[in-house]
Amino acid sequence: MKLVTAIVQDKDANSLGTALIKADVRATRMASTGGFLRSGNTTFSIGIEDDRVPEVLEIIKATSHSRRQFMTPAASMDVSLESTASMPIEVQVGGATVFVQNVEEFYHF
Ligand code: 2BA
Repeated sequence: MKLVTAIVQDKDANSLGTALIKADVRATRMASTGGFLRSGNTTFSIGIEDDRVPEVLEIIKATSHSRRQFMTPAASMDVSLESTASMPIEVQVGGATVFVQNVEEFYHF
């Protein structure tokens, strides 16, 4: 068994959640915050049989989109050039950041 952890943008979370249910894939959805942008994103935790990992990755890939976002670096972000500290910068976010880990044991009581 594997644990697939997928961090997606909030805008894609509903379509990913719906697609997982449709494919009979069980998942836990958690509200999370990106360390860089400090804005909300959604983390899906998916326990899945090894042979279904490619299918799950395809679903994540198909429902997660890349978007450009502007952010203004906070003073606390330690930006070295003071003159650019308050200038908005453009950042490309997503589609999805995905980790696949081995699961040693799984119990469902
Ligand atoms: P954030 O940390 O808020 O990052 C949002 C986007 O900002 C990133 O998109 C990336 O394009 C950019 N970014 C992040 N750190 C940066 C830096 N030090 N300098 C310049 N640009 C930077 P994604 O790569 O698509 O990441 C989306 C979200 O996925 C991240 O939100 C974070 O919540 C998560 N994530 C990405 N890589 C991760 C990792 N290695 N471990 C844990 N979570 C990760």
